[in-house]
Amino acid sequence: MKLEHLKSLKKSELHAHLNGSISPKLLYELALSTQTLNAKELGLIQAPPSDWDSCFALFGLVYKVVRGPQILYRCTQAVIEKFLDDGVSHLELRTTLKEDLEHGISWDSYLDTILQATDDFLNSPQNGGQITVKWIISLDRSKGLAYVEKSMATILRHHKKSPYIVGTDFCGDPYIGHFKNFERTFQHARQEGLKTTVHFAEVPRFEDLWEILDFSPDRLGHACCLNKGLFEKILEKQIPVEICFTSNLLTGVVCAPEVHVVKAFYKARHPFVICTDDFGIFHSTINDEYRKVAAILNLQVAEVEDLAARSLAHTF
Ligand code: 6MZ
Repeated sequence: MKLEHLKSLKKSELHAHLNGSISPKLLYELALSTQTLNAKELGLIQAPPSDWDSCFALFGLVYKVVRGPQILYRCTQAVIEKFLDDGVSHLELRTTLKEDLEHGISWDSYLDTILQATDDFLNSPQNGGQITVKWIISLDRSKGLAYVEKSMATILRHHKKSPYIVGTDFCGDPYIGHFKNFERTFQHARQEGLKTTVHFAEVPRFEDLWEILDFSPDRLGHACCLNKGLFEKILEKQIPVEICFTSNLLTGVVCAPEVHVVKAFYKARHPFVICTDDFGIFHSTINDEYRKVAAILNLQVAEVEDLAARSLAHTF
């Protein structure tokens, strides 16, 4: 399928981490102008990761470069612009709250900066009403309950005054912590009108997956390391899944394209949405993802068009 045709399809992107979605070119330019990375690190950001650890090591380099409100503002707009260029008409970006007092960033000012950048972009002639953007704020399970509760209080405060914050994401090292400890906090956010998505079964750790499904999240991210029981429960509950195909292969959690769970969801006619996860880290684009998934599912053009159209049905 031709790139121009893929680009022309209106579609949503529902699982994209802000700091993982800065294009390698922009990241490189910023790293040079700020002189924040050494020669070896500059080499590392020019290639995709080859496994889980090298993927997360790259985020450490991104955070060295994206410091201070001005760079954050610029990166936020650049990420939105790239998705717009690729034909995304509804974008749900996600990010964890950041504090970097040395560079003038607190949780509040971090949120203020990305929301202002979003608002300015959406109201610019460049957008012309072509893309809508919403925010999902990620809460890192590995940082413990006190951190998650404090983050949630900040998120809810901003949610009350901003139309852009629509949901929360339970994320972080899946080997640490248990959803049960955080459930009340997410329940509270739900009562306040925020939707929930969860990083779910991205790795084969089954510790709290049944409890997460009992909570009935509005969407699940990844869901690529499932057993039969979990797979069937997701079908029964009809929870849409955010598929991150390239991410799962490059981090090594799925060993080959042919065994990716997207095949099983497609066969079962279960709702899923093709997403990039971190296109900057993985040197991919949303259209690359559509092309790869279309190839593995043997889709005809009309079916790809249908997949893109249906992605708009699962937004928050
Ligand atoms: C789990 C991921 C992730 O929040 O700084 N993140 N968490 N699995 C993944 N699959 C590859 N990709 C990204 O965006 C980057 C952060 O999102 C989480 C990690 O915590 C990463 O540091 P923000 O905007």
